[in-house]
Amino acid sequence: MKRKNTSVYIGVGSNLGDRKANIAKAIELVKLIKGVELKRSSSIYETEPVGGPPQGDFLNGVFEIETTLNPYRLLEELQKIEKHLGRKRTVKNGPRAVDLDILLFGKRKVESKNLKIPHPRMCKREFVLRGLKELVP
Ligand code: PH2
Ligand code: MG
Ligand code: MG
Repeated sequence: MKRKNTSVYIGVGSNLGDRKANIAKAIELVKLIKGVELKRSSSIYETEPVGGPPQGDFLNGVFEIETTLNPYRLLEELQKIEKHLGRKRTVKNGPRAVDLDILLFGKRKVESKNLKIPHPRMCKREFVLRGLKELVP
């Protein structure tokens, strides 16, 4: 039997380089992942950085996909895209060309070292809630 697609919400952010282009490219690459279908996107909006070192403003947004991948496989694919678009993991919460965070994965809960779903800080972050509210009022 074919595995049922699950609705997944992903937060995207960028505050380095051509932020708008970085986000557009990231979404194009997400569309190319096998087993992923892009459903809807929120608007992309500018936000002040929360936490981390002093850094430039972000562009943020949220999009919805359906996928047959499991959360760990999806994370792997998203991290490949972050890397491909020039993300270097140096400073925690520091500036990044692109950040792709799994916010919600259907009704699943994941509590592993490298992956926590729902995203643990999601409910406190206005830059995430704003996009999510557009898609799921
Ligand atoms: N991401 C962070 C830390 N702070 N601030 C804004 N405005 N937008 C982000 O995407 C963001 C942040 C860690 O991932
Ligand atoms: Mg993040
Ligand atoms: Mg991240």
